[in-house]
Amino acid sequence: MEKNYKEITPDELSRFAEQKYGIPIRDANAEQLYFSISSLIVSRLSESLKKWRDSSRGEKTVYYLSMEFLTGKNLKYDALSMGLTESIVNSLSAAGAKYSLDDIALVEKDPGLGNGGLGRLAACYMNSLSTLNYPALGYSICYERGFFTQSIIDGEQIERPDDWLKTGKVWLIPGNDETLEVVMGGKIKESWQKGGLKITTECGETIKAVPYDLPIPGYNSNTVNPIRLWKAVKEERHSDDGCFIKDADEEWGSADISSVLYPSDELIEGKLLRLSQQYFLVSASIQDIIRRHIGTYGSLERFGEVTCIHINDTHPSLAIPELMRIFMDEYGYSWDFAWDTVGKVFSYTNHTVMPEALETWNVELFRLRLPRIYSIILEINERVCSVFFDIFNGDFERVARMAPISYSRVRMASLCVSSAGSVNGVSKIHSEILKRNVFSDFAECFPEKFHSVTNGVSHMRWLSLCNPSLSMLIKKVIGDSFEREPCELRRLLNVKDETAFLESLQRVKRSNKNRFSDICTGVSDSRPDPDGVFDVQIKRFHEYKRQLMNALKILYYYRKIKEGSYRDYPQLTFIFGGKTASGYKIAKTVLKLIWNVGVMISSDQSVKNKIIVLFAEDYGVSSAETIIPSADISEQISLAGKEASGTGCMKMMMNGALTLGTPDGANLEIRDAVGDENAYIFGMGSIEAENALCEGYHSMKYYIESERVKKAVDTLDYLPDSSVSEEIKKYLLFFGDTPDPYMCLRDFDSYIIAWERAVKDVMNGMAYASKSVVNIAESGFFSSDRAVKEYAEKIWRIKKT
Ligand code: 26Q
Repeated sequence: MEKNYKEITPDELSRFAEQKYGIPIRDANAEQLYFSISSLIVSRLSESLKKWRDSSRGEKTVYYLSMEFLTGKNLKYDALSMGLTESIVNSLSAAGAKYSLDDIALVEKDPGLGNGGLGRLAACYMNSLSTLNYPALGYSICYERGFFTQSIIDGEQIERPDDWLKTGKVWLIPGNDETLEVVMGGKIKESWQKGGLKITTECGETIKAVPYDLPIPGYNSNTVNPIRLWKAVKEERHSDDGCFIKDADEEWGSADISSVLYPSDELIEGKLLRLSQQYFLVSASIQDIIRRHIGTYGSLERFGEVTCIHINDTHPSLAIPELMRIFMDEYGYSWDFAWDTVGKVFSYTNHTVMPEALETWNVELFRLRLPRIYSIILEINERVCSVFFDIFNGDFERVARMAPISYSRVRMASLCVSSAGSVNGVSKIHSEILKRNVFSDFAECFPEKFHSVTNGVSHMRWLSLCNPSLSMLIKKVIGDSFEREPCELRRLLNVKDETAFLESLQRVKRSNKNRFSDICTGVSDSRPDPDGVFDVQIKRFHEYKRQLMNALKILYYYRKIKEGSYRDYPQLTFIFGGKTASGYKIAKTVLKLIWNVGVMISSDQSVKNKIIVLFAEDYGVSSAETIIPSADISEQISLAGKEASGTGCMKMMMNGALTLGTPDGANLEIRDAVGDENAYIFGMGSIEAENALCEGYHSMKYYIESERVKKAVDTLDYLPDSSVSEEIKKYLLFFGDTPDPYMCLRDFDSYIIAWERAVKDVMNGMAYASKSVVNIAESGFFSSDRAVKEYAEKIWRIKKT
């Protein structure tokens, strides 16, 4: 690796500790060392950030707007990307430190600035944008408290606030002199001035937006792009102009705009604070983007040529009317010029097809909170609807389906698709479903807008950093070029049948399983046997992801083992991890079910060493980094058509786990890449699932007809907590009109058959290792570098600098 950054020396490190704490390195505790090393790294990054900003000034830039960036810990990742790991390790030992870099890195808390997949994807994309030297800026909110931390007591999720800033603040470079103001509420005032009609908002409430830059270095590159996080500070203001100022703090909670991240994904709560957060983010960011542009170009004439603004799901979609507002009200441009610019600069990624996850807002509340933005959306609505009306010959229903405002709701996805120049899904199947179902009317009008970019993840974090022994083994065989060009991993196919290599791979997996067992705590007091099978399902709890189907599978084997009808099996370790949204009742019951299954098994002497159920509390980026390298089977069992892509599947694949999954999201593309013999795809397809639900799903039929289903469901009665088993049975068999809309019982038989095939293969050591190699080798396509290049070429049309 080239040296892009000056090495860290023992003297320099000592000086930092001396200045900060007045002590020599040898007396410093882990926390003091953490802060010393981190600020030293940040001082390097800060210089590069300035240089990069200067050298990319005027270049076409992508601004990535996202309510979430789930970056993971910074220290080791940044050190690795900057090529500083070795010099830090050496300096620590030369200066006599009592702690290793690994111990010191444990001090850092996971920055919880995201819920899950969407936020983690944004972080991988920032990493790749820097690695590939694209000029980019991420924008988000500096939530004081991130995603809650989870502990489990008796199967109940306990949520505690996350104070990530305690150890996270050191990575943030404050930009106080670039503070901006965001106005909400108030009334629109129109007045005639020299240039014509002037529109302003009066008596609004002003919130200061203070920027903090989190520098994101590229791997083996000088580029550092920032994620600019806005912190809200309420402005002290008195009414001296006769305006009546309501106690806005109480009514809108606006003093708390950046205080906490909403801990919910795919289930939308129409909370006004969330609307305020969204507007706060986009208003500050769009003002910042325009200010930068004016600083370079002096006017906005060329804005559309050199700017891309990416909207990560609909959450930052108010950026569209906000840009219109600033162009027209503050710079005096015409509607047509502003609208034309919108079509040029905005692109939108959809991450979900579930109707309950499509954001809408009540028009009355929206208008009160954001009167000028509302009036602009209303105008957009009228103009686009008149176009739809012509295209569809006055088909009113169709137009209402497409309208940004209809049925008293402001509909964010419609706003995005009508306005942005590009719309994309995150896997092949997802993009097809968008065109076929959710946005079919739009796809008919504007087919050229629709794109597909399959998600990708960072091999640097999800292979090199989290699985150093595997990456070392790979480097021994094919060198280190895969870190810059992940498709180079394909060269491993040459050794997929070489015994010596396969044995080394097995040793790596074994040591990763032991590493995981050393740190895991859970329901069971038995230690997992590394020669057994590690079956892993780690992700947010959601009905469509079907953790319930997995739990039923465990119950089924528990019964089979007790009956003596399942023989010659290895020890089975089932690992779960994930948080549920606070108000998501059924998800909480499923979590409790898994806990109960674990308790039941670990207190049953005859089974306790044969099946182990572990629940990794507070699952997040950091725990994923230890669980994923130990996985044998990667459970990706969503109801087909529901998981837009999934990215955990990619992380497990590059660590050699075999996918056991439904034909959904990226699973399909993984199967295409590795072949049927190296992945286990089962169950209904998306169209079959759609039809099955339309025809009416009668789960009782499967209970009656399938012996496996009956055995699993009946075993619910063995659980210690009968309220859990009753609730789950009701959900599976009798719930209202449609029991379990995700049809766990319908896919159960094929799930069991596929799982048994996977376990059999995993137990066949060499054959398993060879399948692992194929998975690692074909993971190059699932790199975020590839995904970002696709965005850059197809959608943003930006060039590397
Ligand atoms: C919206 C409004 C109010 C409160 C919360 C939200 C909210 C927050 C987060 C809605 C959705 C999310 C997150 C969605 C998400 O993570 N989706 C996942 O995105 C991944 C990256 O594309 C995909 O791989 C997953 O399939 C998809 O589920």
